[in-house]
Amino acid sequence: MQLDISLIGVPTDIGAGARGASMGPEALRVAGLAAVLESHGLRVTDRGNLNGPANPWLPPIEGYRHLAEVAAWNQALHTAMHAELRQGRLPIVLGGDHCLGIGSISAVARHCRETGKKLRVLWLDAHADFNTASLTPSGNIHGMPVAVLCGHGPEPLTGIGGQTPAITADVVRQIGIRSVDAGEKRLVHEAGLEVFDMRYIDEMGMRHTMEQALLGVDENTHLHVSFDVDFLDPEIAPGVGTTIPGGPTYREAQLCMEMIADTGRLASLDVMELNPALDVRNRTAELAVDLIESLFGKSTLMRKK
Ligand code: 4U7
Ligand code: MN
Ligand code: MN
Ligand code: MN
Repeated sequence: MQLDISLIGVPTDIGAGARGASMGPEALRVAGLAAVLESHGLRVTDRGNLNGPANPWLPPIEGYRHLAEVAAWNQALHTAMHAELRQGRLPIVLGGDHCLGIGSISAVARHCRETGKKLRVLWLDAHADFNTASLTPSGNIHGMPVAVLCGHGPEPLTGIGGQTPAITADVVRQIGIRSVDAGEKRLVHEAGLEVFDMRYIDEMGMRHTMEQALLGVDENTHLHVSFDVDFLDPEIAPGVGTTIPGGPTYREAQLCMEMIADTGRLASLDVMELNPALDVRNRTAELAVDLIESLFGKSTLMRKK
């Protein structure tokens, strides 16, 4: 795995339904993310925070809240992320709300086109984030990034990175899903997204789920993880804007991260939707750092390999 890590803070809640995800980057820093990664021999450079427009907190216009501002933040992230990848570094996006998956993953997709790598995106989330202007119950663009990346959305967003669609649905595996809106569900099926929802995880277990989600990942794969912190059960992760009960437990989440680490193919990461305004003594940020540590190979394995 790439040893040179870049942290990119993106302090905005421009696409969210609650204020506060803009404080996510600092909470992850305070929880010791850089030091934890360094303790595993990784070389970490914190690039600081990107800049972008303030959150005007307005109602939707033609189905979107803050479309122009969302486009500006995502364009900035796309550029920053692509520059890190081009230098052969492993970028970690410190969100920020999940609308930023557009800028992040469009950059990863562009990098894969340029290098001939095969892309696999693991979308860890309680939500499918596959809404469109006509389907969305909220107008919040953090509920739309996967649809936008697959080409369903407005040009200022689908055009980021110079190729529309940025990705095809077959590169995505969604894990932990338990809240999908009615119209959104139809579009998810139509697009043919591969979804490992909580029912699947309940019945088959996290081990089998991850084996399936990682099937086909090989030496030529760029593995991108988009980790929406609301993936986790709210009992252990209260610091998010949209808590949905019935998520993975601490042990299930650890196993999920460990199995990703075992592939040795992780090449970029988003940590999104952490909301310190709703957290309890930075507990959710500390949990996120603990899980990221497992994603980068912290192993508590007691048996011989
Ligand atoms: B997140 C929602 F209606 N589906 O579109 C919407 F339930 O990035 C929630 O996954 C979206 O946290 C959640 O507003 C977006 C809602
Ligand atoms: Mn999300
Ligand atoms: Mn979510
Ligand atoms: Mn959310």
